[in-house]
Amino acid sequence: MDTASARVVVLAGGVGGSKFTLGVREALRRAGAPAATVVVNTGDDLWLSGVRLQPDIDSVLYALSGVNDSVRGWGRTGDTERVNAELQAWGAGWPWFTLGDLDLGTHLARTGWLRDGLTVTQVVERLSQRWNLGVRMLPMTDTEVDTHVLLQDGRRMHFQEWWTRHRATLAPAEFENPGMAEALPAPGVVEAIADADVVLIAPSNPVVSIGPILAVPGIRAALRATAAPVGGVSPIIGGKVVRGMADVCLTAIGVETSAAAVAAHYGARSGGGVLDAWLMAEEDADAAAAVDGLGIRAVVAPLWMRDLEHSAALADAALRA
Ligand code: FO1
Repeated sequence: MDTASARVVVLAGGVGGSKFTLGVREALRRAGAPAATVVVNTGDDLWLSGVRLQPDIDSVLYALSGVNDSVRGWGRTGDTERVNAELQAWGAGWPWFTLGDLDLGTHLARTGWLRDGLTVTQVVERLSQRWNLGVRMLPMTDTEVDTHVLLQDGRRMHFQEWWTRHRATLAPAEFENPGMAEALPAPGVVEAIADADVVLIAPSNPVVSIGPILAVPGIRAALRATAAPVGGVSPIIGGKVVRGMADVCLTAIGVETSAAAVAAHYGARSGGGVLDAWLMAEEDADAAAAVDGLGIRAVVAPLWMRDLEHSAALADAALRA
């Protein structure tokens, strides 16, 4: 594949997805290639205090615009919390969930446009116009398919309550996306995958970030049908999650927290899955043969995205793989 003319599609969610997308943008810019299309998870979206939040969309939006709070991992850098304090004084919203003032501007704009009748895709397009993102960002679907967690004790709650309030400490039995069976891929998603020269699955949470994208009816089939090779990047390094609590999510669906087990979970395209190649860390190199044995080409590469240089080098390795 000639990187300089490659049409690249990235499936992404969360911090891992944002960092990887930054790297892809940089690698493609250096190669003089066209902008990538990034299909973003909307499974962790929610309604709170009357506004629509799209944490993964905003994570990618803010990171690509350079206005993200990279220390905290969510929201805007330098944000203040005056409105949040008022909401809490009213007993509105969730006391454990912070809505920054600048961040609320995004949520209000989004909610207003949704109320005006725009689709999620159209709203994302509008949000993308404020800053020069250098990628085309698409939501995975226009349908609301917010993730709910069914706990082992029988309770159900929104993913964000489980994740931010309980820090994934309540034993999950299942992750559900009500409405998913009727959802459609957002306009442009299937076409982008079909027309791609390469598709990359970012090192995002395989269960609650990439899982919902693959669960949108039609997206998995598009990945299986495209002539483009599909490569994934392991979110597990040295048998540990890079960030977040993905290990709890993996355990809940019966997948071991290892690079090889996540590759097996996605599966080889030759065996009904979605992967042709899998980038795994040097720390996990001894599992490369097992991944090859699944029919997925294992590529060992440095996966730590410490800064833009490392993210761009990883993206470049993924594109070449
Ligand atoms: N994560 C937290 O741990 N605490 C918060 O108060 C919080 C607020 C928040 C507000 C807007 C937003 O877009 C994301 C926010 N996040 C917060 C991050 C988010 O809950 C998760 O990390 C992601 O959804 C998982 O990918």
